[in-house]
Amino acid sequence: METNVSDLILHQYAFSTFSEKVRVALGLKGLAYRCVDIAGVPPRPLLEPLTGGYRRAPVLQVGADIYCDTNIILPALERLFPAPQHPTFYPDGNEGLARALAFAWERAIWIPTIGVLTHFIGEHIPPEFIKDRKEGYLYVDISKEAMAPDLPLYRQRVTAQYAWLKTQLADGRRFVFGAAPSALDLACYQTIYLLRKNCPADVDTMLGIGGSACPIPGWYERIAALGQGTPTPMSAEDAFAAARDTKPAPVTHLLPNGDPGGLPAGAKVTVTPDDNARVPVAGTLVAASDTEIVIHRRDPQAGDLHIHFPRLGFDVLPA
Ligand SMILES: N[C@@H](CCC(=O)N[C@@H](CS)C(=O)NCC(=O)O)C(=O)O
Repeated sequence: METNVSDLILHQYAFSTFSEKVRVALGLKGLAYRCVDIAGVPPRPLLEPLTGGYRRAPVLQVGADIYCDTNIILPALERLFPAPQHPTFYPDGNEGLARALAFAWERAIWIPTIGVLTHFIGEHIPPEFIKDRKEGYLYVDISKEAMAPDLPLYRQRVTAQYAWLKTQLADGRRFVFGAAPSALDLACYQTIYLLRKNCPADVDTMLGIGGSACPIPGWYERIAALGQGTPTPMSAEDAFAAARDTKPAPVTHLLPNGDPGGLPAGAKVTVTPDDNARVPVAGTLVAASDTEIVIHRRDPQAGDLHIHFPRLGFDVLPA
């Protein structure tokens, strides 16, 4: 069954940078979508039943199919809206590299980036936000006072990551792999966006990306210019009803017994992020591969759901 763009529902909040990655991905593909503004701090009572407890943002919903984590959202958009009709996230045969390096970049740079952010604007972060991120998300105290002693380390780690990006872009290419943007560009962009969007311009100087000789600002502008697609606001209630009033799509792109660990279709499993917000989502295995997994969950109000996760970054265990 063909996916209609009006079926795409992005649950996100404005200052979520991983959401920004998906907004720009939708811009790159030139897609229209519904956009649900979720709270920056849980509870998110109409989203949690759809995700089975997965708590991070963003989440992509297509009817009763729920995609948790940008590393499954982008491959799903690529499958549902493929090249050549839509620009690809994986140009020039670079899918493996784009996926691997995007994952590595986001993992390595996330806490150091937050360390730099708090140096500039930490005093404006509300205490309830800091408490939530410590207890339910990062398990790290991101208050300005707690992060400040390690600022020199955070700065080193961020600049060391930016260094390879500068090297790659130094020959004047438009994007990391050449003429076309990729999922890797979007991953790098979103973490830099967190800083450039929220900090004074000195942040560029601190991280060595100021000045006309540096290729990063020009590259950054080219990615921002991809836009955010065409969002139409949607209420959480309407998104919930869209899941409740439909059935999950049959899974045809994965094998029922494709789990590399040998778990069969129908097995009770939990799927849990292996880094932060480690809430296990329980369900029945529908289909899997070494890159993705789909579980079925029946919610008392929302009904039958398929929840999709990437394998990299998630632990799948028999329940
Ligand atoms: N690996 C995840 C990371 C997502 C993530 O950490 N998102 C942040 C927002 S930018 C988050 O969920 N923060 C806690 C929250 O909003 O509950 C992905 O690629 O989607």
